[in-house]
Amino acid sequence: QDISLLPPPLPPVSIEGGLVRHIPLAPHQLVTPITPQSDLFVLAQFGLPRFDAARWRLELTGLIERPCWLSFDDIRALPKRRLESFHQCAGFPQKPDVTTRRIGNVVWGGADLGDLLRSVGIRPEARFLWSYGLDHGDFDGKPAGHYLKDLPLNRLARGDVLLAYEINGEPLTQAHGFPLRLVIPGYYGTNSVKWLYRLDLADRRADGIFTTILYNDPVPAAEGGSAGDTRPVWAAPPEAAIVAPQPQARLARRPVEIWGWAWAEAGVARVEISADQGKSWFASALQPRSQWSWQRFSAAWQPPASGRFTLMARATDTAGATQPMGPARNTVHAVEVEVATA
Ligand SMILES: Nc1nc2c(c(=O)[nH]1)N[C@H]1C(S)=C(S)[C@@H](COP(=O)(O)O)O[C@H]1N2
Ligand SMILES: [Mo]
Repeated sequence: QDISLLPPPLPPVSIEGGLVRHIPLAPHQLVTPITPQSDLFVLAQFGLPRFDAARWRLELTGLIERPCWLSFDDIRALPKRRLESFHQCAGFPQKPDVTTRRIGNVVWGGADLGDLLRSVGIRPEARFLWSYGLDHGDFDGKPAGHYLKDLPLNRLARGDVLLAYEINGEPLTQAHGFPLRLVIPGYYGTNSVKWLYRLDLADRRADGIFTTILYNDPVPAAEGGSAGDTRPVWAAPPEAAIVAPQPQARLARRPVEIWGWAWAEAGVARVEISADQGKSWFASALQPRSQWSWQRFSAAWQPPASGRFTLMARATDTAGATQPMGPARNTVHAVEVEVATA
């Protein structure tokens, strides 16, 4: 575009319903390596925005050499990349102690955002990328403006941040952000803004409620935090979910496979299993990660007796961080099973 042209006005937006929190699959139902789009959880803080997609456009503003705007066709004309990644909701914005296990693994398709931004020139003072969604409304009874998130430019520099218009080769559905959303593999899903309409390069963190009051967790003392220290809910720490056996499964007293998925921004180095409430742990076999995918773990377990057992899986990432017993966003997953008398 001619940079002297202002972007066309945004289409009018109406918000349908209120908060959407749709979680179709429990951990024991995550049986396929790729989660179908129709089975993927949906989170929308304000509800689903309705607007005329033909009038949609993306503007690039702020600390940029050549501010501009792009149509959907402009974005689809950029080289297309496909990235497999886990996709996880962080849970409640202000409840870092609650574990929700809203997780899937999909192949995103779209344009490389780092390449696009470098082609229009990132000014040296820029430190954060602010991203705006078309949805807007009240949060906790107070006006919250548009859905606005940010990410540090050092994450963008590591690559693989997408302007995504596909999931598993299908166009995004309206619920998942049609026509375009941000995808930041390795970061919790809350940062991947749907119905994206503006990207703004800035020298400071974004000033909306979703980056200031919400989604900033206390830093645990064990990780060097002092009272009042917080950190943004960005990179996903290690986590594992047991798919099988499922909760309350009745097992025979013979070897059974314990398996599931594990993920972390840094990639998972190992997953350990416990069958005695976490007193002792043994190793599982772990598949390597493909791009930013989740990783399958599995181990054979011979029930030592009949009766009730608690199975647990605990992931450690490649940086050495291990899942806590909780309470945390990534508390170790525990599954109760019953072993039959022989
Ligand atoms: N514009 C916008 N983007 C958003 C949200 C939102 O409410 N509005 N919710 C976020 C949250 S909390 C999550 S977990 C993911 C969920 O993505 P999904 O619904 O496609 O699974 O989108 C994020 N992006
Ligand atoms: Mo979320």
